[in-house]
This record gives sequence, C-alpha cells and structure tokens, in this order.
Amino acid sequence: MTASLDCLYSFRRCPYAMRARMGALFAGLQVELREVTLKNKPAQMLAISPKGTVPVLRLADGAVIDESRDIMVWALEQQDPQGLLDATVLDQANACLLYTSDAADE
Ligand SMILES: N[C@@H](CCC(=O)N[C@@H](CS)C(=O)NCC(=O)O)C(=O)O
Repeated sequence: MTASLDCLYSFRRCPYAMRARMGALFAGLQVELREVTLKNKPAQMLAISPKGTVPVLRLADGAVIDESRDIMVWALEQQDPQGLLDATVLDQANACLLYTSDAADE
C-alpha cells in the first residue's frame, strides 16, 4: 500500500520533528521535507496548523497531523516492515525504559 503523503514541515534540530522523520524513515515512506525557520514560519504551515509547532504532516487528501507521536504512529500504521508497533517489541522497549530509570534512581 502506498500512503499519500504530501509534505512534512520540519526543523532539523527539533526532537519532535526528528521523531516524525524517524517514523517516516522506519515506515519506508517518502515525503517532501520542508525545513522551517521557527522565527519565520511559512504561512502555508500556519494556515493548516495555527498552533505553529513542528512537525506538521499534510497528507495528499488535505488531512493534517500536527503531533509528532501521532505522525510516527500514523506512518508505522501505513507500513511497518520491522514490526515496531508489534506488542512484543513495545513491551521490550518499555521494559528497557523502566530498567534505565530504575538504574538512574540508584
Ligand atoms: N507536542 C508537540 C511539540 C512540538 C514542539 O514543541 N516543537 C517545537 C520545536 S522543537 C516548536 O515547534 N516550537 C514552536 C516555536 O519555537 O515557535 C509534538 O510532539 O509535535
């Protein structure tokens, strides 16, 4: 299945935008990246997402996703060749996070 992505407004150093880009990358989806200057956001981006944060994903049908986690999950729901949304993988990741935070508490 080929998802109809249009463009992803992004900012290179933003961790949220990185999360969205990684979602698209791991999903194997191609998307036109539009690098944004946060001090001078493009009017087209503000028109579809007035809150003015990146990332913003616009789909070919005009739908907009403007939360990084939602973009990542949406991308992986289109294609997930590595099974990253697989419950077992998520359990392992959560266990790893808990282990790391436990170790940090000691
Ligand atoms: N909850 C949002 C947070 C996005 C966010 O805060 N991005 C920052 C850049 S790292 C931003 O666009 N800030 C607006 C600004 O600096 O004007 C998400 O996960 O997508």
